[in-house]
Amino acid sequence: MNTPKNNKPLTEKQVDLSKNIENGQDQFLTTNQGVKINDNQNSLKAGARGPSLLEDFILREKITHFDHERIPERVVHARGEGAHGYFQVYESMEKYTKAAFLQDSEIKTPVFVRFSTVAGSRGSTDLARDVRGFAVKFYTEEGIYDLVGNNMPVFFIQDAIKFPDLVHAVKPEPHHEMPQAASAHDTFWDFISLMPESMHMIMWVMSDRAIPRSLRMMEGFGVHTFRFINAAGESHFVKFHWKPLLGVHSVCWDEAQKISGKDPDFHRRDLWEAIDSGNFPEWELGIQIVSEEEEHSFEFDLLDPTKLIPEELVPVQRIGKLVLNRNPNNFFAETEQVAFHPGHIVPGIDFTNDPLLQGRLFSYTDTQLSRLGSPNFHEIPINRSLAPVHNNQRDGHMRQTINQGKISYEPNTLGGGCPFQSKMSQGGFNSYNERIEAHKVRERSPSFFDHFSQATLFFNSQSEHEQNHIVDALSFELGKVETEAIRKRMLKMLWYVDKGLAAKIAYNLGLSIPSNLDSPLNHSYPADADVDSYQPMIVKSTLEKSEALSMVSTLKNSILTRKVAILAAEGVDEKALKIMKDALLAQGAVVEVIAPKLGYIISENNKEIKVDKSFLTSASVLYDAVYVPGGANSVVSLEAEADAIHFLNEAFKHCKAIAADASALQVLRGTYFGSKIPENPHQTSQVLEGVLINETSEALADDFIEAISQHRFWQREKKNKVPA
Ligand code: HDE
Repeated sequence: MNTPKNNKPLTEKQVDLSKNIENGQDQFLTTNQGVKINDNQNSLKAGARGPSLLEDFILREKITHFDHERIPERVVHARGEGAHGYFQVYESMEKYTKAAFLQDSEIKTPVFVRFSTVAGSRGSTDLARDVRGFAVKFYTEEGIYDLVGNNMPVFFIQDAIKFPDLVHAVKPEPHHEMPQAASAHDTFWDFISLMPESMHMIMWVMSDRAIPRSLRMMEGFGVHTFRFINAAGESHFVKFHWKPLLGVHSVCWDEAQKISGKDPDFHRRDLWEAIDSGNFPEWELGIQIVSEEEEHSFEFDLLDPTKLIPEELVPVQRIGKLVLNRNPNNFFAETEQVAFHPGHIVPGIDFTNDPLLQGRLFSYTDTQLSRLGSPNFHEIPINRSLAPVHNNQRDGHMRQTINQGKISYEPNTLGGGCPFQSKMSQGGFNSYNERIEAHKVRERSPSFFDHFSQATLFFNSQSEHEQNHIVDALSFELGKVETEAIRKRMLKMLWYVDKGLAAKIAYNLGLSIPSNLDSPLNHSYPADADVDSYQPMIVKSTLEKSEALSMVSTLKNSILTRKVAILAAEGVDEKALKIMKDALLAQGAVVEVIAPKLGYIISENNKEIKVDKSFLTSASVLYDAVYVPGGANSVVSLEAEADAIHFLNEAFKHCKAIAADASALQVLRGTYFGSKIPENPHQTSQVLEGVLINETSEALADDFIEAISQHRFWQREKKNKVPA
């Protein structure tokens, strides 16, 4: 793998918000007009018990500002969190693109990234089953480039004209505004059951990709096919990928639902804490390149956003690295006010005719006008280009720039013709000279008619537990649907994806598969025709499986930033605890001691051990693994502590690594899985899948670290179900 030539910290080009930073340090309190305030506790009244006076400009200014503190939340992707960082290319991409930020491995281009869920409101839980937004703003020397992607490589619909319908369907139902941040309701599945083109995306959203363990452990995708343009004006098609260096990991659905209650800010907190502690999240930028000549050489259309290019057909080349190394100073000023737009591109990058992308090119500026309130949103510090901005645009709400002189038109002579247009050789943007000869029609290209082959490919590429999770997710979601006809229509759609999948869901829903499904005709979905007689065009993907679509073979070589709970009480074996804690910390894990109450516990050898969380303020679902050290009194206390037993049961249910000293075995015996541990497990280490016991923590540590790096022991899920 190539590495950047230099790693010197970003300095001169860092996104400069500093002029706007205000922290009030060593300053007097003032009004917005700069007048010093001598009493911020009492309003002006006619007598101490009298009415407030309208004259109180200090009170009025403060309340008025407060009344207007909120701006409309994003209509989609309202819930999000952001971070600053940089992007650095490994080597020049000049063969494919002339984009300046992709030429020089010395240059660190500043970025601001915002992750988001799609359906929920701004205050909704992070762990909703949903797509995650992955939007990257590059402050390049040639202007702003936004790669506004998701953590799934395809989308629900093929044409932008369906987007408002999709969003209306998934949002809380309008009559009672329920459910929040959830697709498990009638209107969503009503729409989906009438949209065969969504079936590939549905497979992704019903998979564990929709409930990431961390934003730092998910992939990102540009979704659409874009173009790279090189200095000679040649075009290549390109698909963008972000590959996380911590691997791709998810939680399970039961866990996600519980996290939503225990810590709805789970992902936001995780991102913040990782950056704050110096564990900077990293991704590699991957590209799939397709030449102009190869455009029509696939079984699907490159312009169809419900299709991906399997990595087996076109490998992903990793061309650079994204590092997030700085938390925002102010959520509103940066994360809330940042305005992304797929139409913010720089020379060297261009669009294709993907009809979803084309619609997006209109939507994003339009939405900023109502969200941020003015065409001057580019002047908000977080949105400002580092490349200088000179044009004849003037005025508008909240204009920040003070344009000098009388010239605001072009051509002009009075201003010496400035600002000038730039030729291509001077860096001027030139759209790709694509030849188009067509009739004006409202039509879907027949090359977009296959809606099932890649849904099937995705399902076939999943491991057994991943397939089980898809079955469970669909059974959950459709189980929440109240209208039986919708469930039945969905069974029909799923039947075309995989018969076994549909049969399992039919069983869970207590329904049978609708008849007459097996004789598909060769035509596209007639959106306005009789749904019941719909017969899809069935295309079989030549590729049977694509390894990259499963999370099973992802990186599992590190426990960096994994959270490990150590359960302890008075009388704990301090030496054992310390040895394990040090071993975990040395590998970069985050370790917390959890005890029946906060404060300190006194160990067997009379040492004070600081308690990080009590059973009341923590929960098993917030950790990746759990360890129980010995110490006679601690063991007896934990054995009798229902919350400790519940903690272990849940960790077991969610297939996490569990370790215990042999002298703490009786705590494990008190759990639902305790009886499955062999009679005399001493010296054996792994006693059940992912459950480790050994005489000393020293003997345990390496195996435990290896087990945590495996993320989860999904094999035990169906075999050893526990009622936690
Ligand atoms: Fe978006 N999308 N979108 N979208 N989208 C917005 O813009 C829209 C689509 C994505 O962190 C909105 O500023 C249309 C695909 C992200 O601020 C809005 C269509 C992909 C974000 C909008 C799509 C995305 C948005 C709402 C179909 C993945 C959050 C607020 C034609 C490639 C960016 C805003 C952030 C946000 C419109 C489909 C990604 C309304 C019309 C496909 C990551 O303009």
